[in-house]
Amino acid sequence: MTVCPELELIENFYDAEDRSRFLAYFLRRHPWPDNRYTFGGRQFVLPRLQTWHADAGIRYSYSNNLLVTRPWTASLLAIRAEVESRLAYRFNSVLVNFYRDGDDFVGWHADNEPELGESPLIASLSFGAARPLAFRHKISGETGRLVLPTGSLLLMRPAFQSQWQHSVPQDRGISAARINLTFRKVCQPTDRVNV
Ligand SMILES: [Mn+2]
Repeated sequence: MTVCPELELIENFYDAEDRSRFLAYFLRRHPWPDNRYTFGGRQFVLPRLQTWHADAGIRYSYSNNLLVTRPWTASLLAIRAEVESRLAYRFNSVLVNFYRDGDDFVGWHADNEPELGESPLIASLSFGAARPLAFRHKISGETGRLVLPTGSLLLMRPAFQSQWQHSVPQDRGISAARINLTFRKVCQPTDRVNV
């Protein structure tokens, strides 16, 4: 099995009590929108539920602007503060995904939108059912999998997005839900240094 040096898994970032508290929040209280979208006059169904939250003024073209930018919820703010404190790194946005069961998935992609800058560090927090992150190298084709247990924080170092693609494959054997938060730092034009 390929080990990807750009991935670092911190298990038990949250203990059992916090895990069940946050999982209950996301399953019962988080404001999930419908997963049917219309784009270019055509309707399609996202194979999971999703919300995007960012600081005021942050714009991001993820998924062709399908996502409405929402304010931070109290739970998301509390989690962000703990992730930032542990990593000594600031994030200004989070994509929240709800994989209702093993039918829900995300296909092969890299989080390499230009707004993430040249070297995006993404921190990925999981609650609920353990699902594997599959990854494959863009040039060599090497593949690997890393199971993301509940309460774990996965660091995707910058080169992960430029050199690899990743996915969360369908697994019909899984009936439990998984929540995943990916904290990002979106760069705005004013952040760029003009020399
Ligand atoms: Mn991703």
